[in-house]
Amino acid sequence: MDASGLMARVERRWSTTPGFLAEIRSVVASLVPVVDASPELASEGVLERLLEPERVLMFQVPWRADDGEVHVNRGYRVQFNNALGPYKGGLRFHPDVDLDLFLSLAFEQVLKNSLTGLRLGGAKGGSDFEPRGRSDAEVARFCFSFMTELHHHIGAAVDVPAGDIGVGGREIGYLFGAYKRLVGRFEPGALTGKDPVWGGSFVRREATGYGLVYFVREMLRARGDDLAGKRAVVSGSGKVAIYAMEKLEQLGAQVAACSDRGGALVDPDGIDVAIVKRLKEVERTGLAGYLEARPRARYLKGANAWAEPCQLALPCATQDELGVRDARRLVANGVQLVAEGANLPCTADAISALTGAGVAFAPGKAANAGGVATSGLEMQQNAAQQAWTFEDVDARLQAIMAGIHASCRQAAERSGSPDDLRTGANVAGFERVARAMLDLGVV
Ligand code: NDP
Ligand code: 2IT
Repeated sequence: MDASGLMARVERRWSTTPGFLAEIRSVVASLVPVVDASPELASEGVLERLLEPERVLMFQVPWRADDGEVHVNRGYRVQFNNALGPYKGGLRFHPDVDLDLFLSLAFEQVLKNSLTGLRLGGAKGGSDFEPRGRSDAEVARFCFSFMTELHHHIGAAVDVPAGDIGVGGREIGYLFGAYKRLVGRFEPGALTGKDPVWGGSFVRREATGYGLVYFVREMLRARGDDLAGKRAVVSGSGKVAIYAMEKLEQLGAQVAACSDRGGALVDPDGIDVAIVKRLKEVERTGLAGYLEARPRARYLKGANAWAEPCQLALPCATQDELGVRDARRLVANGVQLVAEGANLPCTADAISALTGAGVAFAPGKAANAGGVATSGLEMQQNAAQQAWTFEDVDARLQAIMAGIHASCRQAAERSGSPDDLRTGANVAGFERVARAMLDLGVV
C-alpha cells in the first residue's frame, strides 16, 4: 500500500484516539522519503505493520482503601512492537491517563528504544490510579492488584516494565514483590528501576536526567559551545527533573527555576537540588516548603516555569506542558536550546515556533532515552548476574547518549537538514526497527 492509502486507513482506524493519530502523522511525515526510497519496505508492509500495536491490554484493578472503601481503577499495557527485543517501557500511575495517551507513548517508545542501540522492543502502560495522598499500605495493595493481572503478560524475555510518572522506587518495590509472589520465583529481569540492593543497577535512578544533560552537552559541543555558565530552567521536580538539575549544576550551569503541579519555584541563587530531593523524595510534599530554607526564593502558585529568562529550557514534567505562547515567551527571552526530558511535552505549534526562531530542539525520544538505555544495562547485569559500579554504568550512559546524538545528526544529514534532530530521531529509530522487521518476516 502506498503512503497516502496507508494514511487514509490509519486516519479511519484511529479516529477515536486523536492524540495517537497526531503522533503517527508527525512521525510518518519524516519517514515517507525513507519508505519511498526502498521498495522492499513497501512490499513487506513494514510501515503498515509498525503503525499497528501488536497487543493492547486493558484490565480492572480493584483495591480497598485504608478506610474500607473499595476503588476500581483501570490498568493498561500497550505492547507495541518487539522486533528488536522484549517489549520495554514504563508504567505511569496518574489520574489523567487513557488509552490514547498510552498508545502515543508506546509508539514513541518503539523508536526511542531503537535509538539506544540495545535490543529492546517498545511498550507503555499504567493506570489512572493517583498514588499521591495514599498511604504506603494502600499503594502496596493497589500494586498487588495491578500485578495480579499484569504478571500474566510480562517476564524477562517477554515484556519488562519500569517506572514513569507516579511510579518510582517505592512502587517498583511493591510491584516486584507482588510479581515474585505471584510467579513463585525471583526473576530480576522482569522489571527495571529496582533498588541496587535487590537487583537494580546503579545510575538507573539518575539516568534519564543525567542522560538528558549529556545529550544537551553533545548538542552544544556540535555548535562549539558548552554548559559552563549557562542559565537553565527545568520544569517538574520529579525523578527526571531532579537529576537533570543535579547534572546541570555539576557541569557548571545554573538552574534558575523548576516547578510542580502547583506552580513554579524561582531561586535567584540557583535551585538547591538537595532541598528539592528532600521535599519530593523523602517528605513527598509540595515545593512551597522550599521557601522555609531559602527565603530569597519565590513560589509562583499556578504558574509554569517558562516565564523565567533562560538559555536552556528542559521540560521534564508531562505531555503538552509547553505550548506556543510559552515557546514565544522563551524565544523573546533569548532561549537558545530546548531539549525534552519528558515525553511529548512540547505541542506541535510550540516546536514550530521554537525551530522557526532558530532555537536548537531535541525531541524526547532521543534526549530522554538515557532512562530506558540504563534499564537495558540493568537487564544485561541481571542476565549475567553481575553488578557494575556507578562509574562503569555512568560511562556507558555517556557513550550511549553521544551515540544517539551522532546517529540522529547523521540521519538528519541524510534527510537533507542536519540540524533537524526530530526528523533525524524518527529516521534513525525507524531504520533499525525496519531492518529487524524485514529480517523476521511477516509474522
Ligand atoms: P515523576 O512522577 O517523578 O515526576 C513528574 C513531575 O511532573 C512532578 O514534578 C509532577 O508534579 C509533575 N507533573 C505531573 N503531572 C503534571 C501536570 N499535569 N502538569 C504539570 N506538572 C505535572 O515522573 P518522572 O520524572 O519519572 O517523569 C517525568 C516525565 O519524564 C514524563 O513525561 C515521563 O514519561 C518522562 N520520562 C521518564 C523517564 C523515567 O525514567 N522516569 C524516562 C523517560 C521519560 P508533582 O511534583 O506536583 O507531582
Ligand atoms: O519513558 C521512558 O522511556 C521511561 N519511562 C523509561 C522506560 C524504561 O523501561 O526504563
